[in-house]
Amino acid sequence: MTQKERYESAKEMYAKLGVDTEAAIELLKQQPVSLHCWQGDDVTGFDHDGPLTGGIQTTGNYPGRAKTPKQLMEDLEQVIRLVPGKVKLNLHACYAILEPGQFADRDQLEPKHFAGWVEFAKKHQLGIDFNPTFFSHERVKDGLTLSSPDEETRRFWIEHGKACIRISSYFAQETGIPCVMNIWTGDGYKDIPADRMGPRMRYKDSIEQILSEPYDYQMVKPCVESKVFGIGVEAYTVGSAEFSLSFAAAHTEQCMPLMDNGHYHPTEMVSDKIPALLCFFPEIALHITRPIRWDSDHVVLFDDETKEMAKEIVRNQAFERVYMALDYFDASINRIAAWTVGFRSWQKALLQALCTPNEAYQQLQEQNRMTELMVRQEEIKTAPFGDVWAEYCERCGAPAEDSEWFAQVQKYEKEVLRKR
Ligand code: RNT
Ligand code: ZN
Repeated sequence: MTQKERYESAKEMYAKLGVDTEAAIELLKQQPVSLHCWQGDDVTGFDHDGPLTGGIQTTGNYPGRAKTPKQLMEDLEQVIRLVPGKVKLNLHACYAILEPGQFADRDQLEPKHFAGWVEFAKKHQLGIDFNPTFFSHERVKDGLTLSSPDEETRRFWIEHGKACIRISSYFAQETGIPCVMNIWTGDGYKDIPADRMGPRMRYKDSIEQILSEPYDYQMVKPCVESKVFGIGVEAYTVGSAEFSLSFAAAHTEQCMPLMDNGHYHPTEMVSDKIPALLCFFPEIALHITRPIRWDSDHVVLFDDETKEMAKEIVRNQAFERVYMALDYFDASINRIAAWTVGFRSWQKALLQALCTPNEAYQQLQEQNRMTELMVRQEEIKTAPFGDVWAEYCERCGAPAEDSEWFAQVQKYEKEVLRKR
């Protein structure tokens, strides 16, 4: 059987289960997913030499890390060719392209330092999301930025945040696509603090000052990302879940909450939090990652919680309300493959969620026909999803078979990455 024939047969089987695979494929093609530039160089960036700080860590030293903007763009181009669906580019401020002799510190960054990225985005017709970088920098004082008791330090980081709002506006204007700008800091303490509220009050004031920079909320979408703990910051995190959610709830005209599924206690599920937040927030944002025992940022796989998160977006018809971004970094394996597997996994999760008779299931639940619901939810797990996935890849012009794209990655590793 050819792939087309297999798809036709799968389509019929899904139709019997109440699923329109054509509609699923066409809808998914239009949904942007943010591809994080930082998988390509272990969250290093181009504006400093120091180590990665802020409580996050990459482990491994697989050869081929991108060391220049040109290399990172070349690597991203590989990934874009190998994944189906609509890619959006996710940048961090530390990826500013600073020509020799043109150094600008983080509080001095301007749109012009990102012109190369805009050119790249236009070439590939991508929208751009953005992140101020509140880590890996000498002005992080005693592990604190926006919550620092040192006013000069705090001012520096507020100015950085404001500069990033202006850069986000520039991205939105240039691409015509809204720019999601995520605020995350690793601020916190390694051991039991004496004052938990003071830093939070300063953090609150700092974010408010950043958001006082003028922007059009239709085009620039600031988010606040919470976290439970980081490496070296185990006892106390300023931007905790309650802090960030409450901040977003108190500023709904200016920002939205961002949930990273690596940032909660291991038995808490972001899939369950998505519909909870959708009851209150017009829009929310996600960082999709795979935590193993902690916020380890492993490559996203097509696993149960990934599928469950995708289901919550799809069955609540929330594509317009949920901004989806990948956020993980593995330096122990081929980075192009890491990017590709993660992006493809999230696409699979969304496509499978779309290939589900969600309304029929909802009705079963409402009628309390829970036995039947279980039977039907189990039944669909063995439907021929692989054939629909292959068709989707083909229609997007991406390789359907993993062996096919992986061969290309191996070739690129041999010819380009190993020579760096
Ligand atoms: C860290 C947060 C944050 C970062 C990126 C690089 O725990 O998840 O989103 O991963 O900003
Ligand atoms: Zn994150």
